[in-house]
Amino acid sequence: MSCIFCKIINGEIPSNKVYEDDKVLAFNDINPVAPFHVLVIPKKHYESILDINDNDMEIIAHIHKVINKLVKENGYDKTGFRIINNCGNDGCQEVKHIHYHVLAGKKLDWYDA
Ligand code: D5M
Repeated sequence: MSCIFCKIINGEIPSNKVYEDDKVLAFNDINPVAPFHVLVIPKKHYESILDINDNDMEIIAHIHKVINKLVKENGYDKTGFRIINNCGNDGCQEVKHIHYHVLAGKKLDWYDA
């Protein structure tokens, strides 16, 4: 298994975890572009949203629920934040395991993403 995020999930590669449950892991991005830059990923491997069928779609709602909790815990519900999901080559998706970037802690410009 060569997926770097699957290796983070199974503990082969270390990460700074900020949230974990049976379905989802959230950890600090290794190259942060904002004071708060967390990646939220499903534990099940999907390359992108294109791999998620109707039966699996609830994982996306769950990820949004986790993001809601994380931003509130850190006070960014008051200041604002950004959620990014890059898909495919033109979307500049480097890691082919679906992930949601959550950026906060400064006024974000488009080039921050
Ligand atoms: O973003 C992929 C993101 O994954 C990018 O912001 C760096 C981050 N990354 C890569 N490896 C690691 C490890 N080991 N820990 C934490 N963060 C990592 P993309 O949307 O695919 O361009």
